[in-house]
Amino acid sequence: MAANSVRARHLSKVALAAIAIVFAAAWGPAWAQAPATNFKVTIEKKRIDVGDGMTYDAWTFDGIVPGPQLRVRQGDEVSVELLNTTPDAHGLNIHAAQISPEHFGGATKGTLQYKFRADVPGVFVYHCNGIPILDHIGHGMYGAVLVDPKNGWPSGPAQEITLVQSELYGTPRANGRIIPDHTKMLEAHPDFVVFNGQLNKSGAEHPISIKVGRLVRIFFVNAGPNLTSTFHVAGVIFSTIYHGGNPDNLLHGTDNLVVGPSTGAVFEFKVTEPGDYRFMDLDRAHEYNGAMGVFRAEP
Ligand SMILES: [Cu+2]
Repeated sequence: MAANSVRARHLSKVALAAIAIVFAAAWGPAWAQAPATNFKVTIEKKRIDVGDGMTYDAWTFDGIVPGPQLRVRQGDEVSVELLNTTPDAHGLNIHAAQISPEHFGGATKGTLQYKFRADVPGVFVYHCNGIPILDHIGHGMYGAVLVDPKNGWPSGPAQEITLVQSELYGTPRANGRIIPDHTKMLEAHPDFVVFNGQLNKSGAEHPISIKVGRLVRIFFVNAGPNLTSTFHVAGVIFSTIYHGGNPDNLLHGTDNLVVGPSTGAVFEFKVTEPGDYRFMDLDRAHEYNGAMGVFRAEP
């Protein structure tokens, strides 16, 4: 797909219309055997690059969309600190946490802190808990949480790749600036669907390199906020899929999985010959609007 093509298609539609710091610190004797992780993020409003010459007036964790990836091991104690220096209320809901949702805030100004133990392995989303959550995710406040199984992934070592799918809502201005559009969010009518926050980030001009015969493990999160994704890699039947990223939720020999919004999965595969293997959301409108990329397999 040529650069700017998604935007070009979009702009032509407009014209036709009338123009997501780790340190060791045990805090409790009961959990003393487990490593401790501190997940500290700062809320920042920032105009970010979303590819194809466009920007998005985002609300972010640490100035990036998706926010920083949180990766821990099953059984780890996780300390969460959210620093909010904006005048607006935000929060932080981590789907790997089994605690009262009251901890997640949402009407929070200033600093929010809580702890949880990552008991269940998997791939989860985290997102801002500000109201309406729709708008906070729609503005860019989400990221991926990986909880590695206590004894490692059953298939062993692999090339690991995180893909976070999400939606951008708003008509780009002539200068490429997108101001997020609440009405379009409410109608679940995105202008673009992206992987890892940008159009064409991993397109044919910047493919993700993989190796023939080497296991690839994709940590997939559909951050939404609205669309369901049917994830697929052309020319591939996944050897293993874990729904939710939990090895207990096992599928073999399947070529796609439907992943709802705010949901994760693990996909594993190998390729047997070199080539460009396109990955996509099989909802073709989502693909057309940007939900695609390329794995380039080399010998
Ligand atoms: Cu927020």
